[in-house]
Amino acid sequence: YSKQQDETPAWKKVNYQNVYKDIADLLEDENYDDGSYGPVFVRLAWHASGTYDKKTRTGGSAGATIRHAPESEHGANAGLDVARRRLEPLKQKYRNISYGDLYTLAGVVGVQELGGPTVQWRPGRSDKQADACTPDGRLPDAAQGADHVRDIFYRMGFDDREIAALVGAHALGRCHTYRSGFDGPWNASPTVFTNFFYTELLENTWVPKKWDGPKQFVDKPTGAFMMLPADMAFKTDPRFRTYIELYARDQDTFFNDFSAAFAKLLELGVKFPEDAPTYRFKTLD
Ligand code: CCH
Repeated sequence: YSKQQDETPAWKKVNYQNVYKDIADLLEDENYDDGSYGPVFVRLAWHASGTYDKKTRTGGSAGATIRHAPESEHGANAGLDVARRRLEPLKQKYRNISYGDLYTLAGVVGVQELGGPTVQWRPGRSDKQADACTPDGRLPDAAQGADHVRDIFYRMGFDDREIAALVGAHALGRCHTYRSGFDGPWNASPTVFTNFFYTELLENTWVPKKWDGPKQFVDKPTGAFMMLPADMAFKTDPRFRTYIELYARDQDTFFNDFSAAFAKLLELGVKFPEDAPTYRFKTLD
């Protein structure tokens, strides 16, 4: 008699379409922000992934080190504990899913369920411990301009067009004074994925907000919408501006480019099992 051994790797024991559905069911909450966790899930997926450094091949979503201190306490990650706590019951329910897969899948759900493009996604990340945390400073500083934004995203392996497409995620959600210090949404429909980041950036007149907080911009007529200094760099930098104009007039091209760049972001530095399938999840409707 020999004990039967289960050789199936953990990641294969999870029904990811079911996880997708369960995450989608967690999005809505009329008492949270603008009524949806979608934007903060997208930001969690991005900050879990955007620590990648292609030279040293460290960081990225593979280890889900964003859940450990000190990375969880880096200034850029303020407020993302809210998203992680919202997702934790699903980690308990689907014991075999890794945090890296859960956080990146939540980003896909956020984009798709809020009306954005389909984003290809693969499972098979395996979690790492706190000693794999990345150093502070790998995520962009919103107070800076185009040179800084390029330094950060080139380090991950993105080009100007991909960077311009990714920042279009700022159609979603808002800034919170108690998280980043900045304040307000980028447009009037922060729970719908649109190309409004680009149209607002180009069509509005943006003036410095008069307040005690960090330097940011508000739209001149109403003051209700905002841009970060780093957002404004996409308007003033000529090479970024070409793509901003393209995405403002052509939503389909934006959706295609965003989908590809976001899928790439979520896979930076991940060594997938050879037989990991690629999913294109259906939205719930
Ligand atoms: Fe962002 N972002 N982001 N961002 N971001 C913030 C919020 C969101 C920068 C700074 C900030 C991307 C790129 C950049 C989202 C997705 C993406 C905030 C406010 C700051 C500051 C945080 C707060 O107070 O809650 C800077 C700088 C850059 C690049 O230079 C990229 C890339 C993505 C995704 C593809 C989303 C979504 C939010 C809203 C979060 C929420 O809670 O509503």
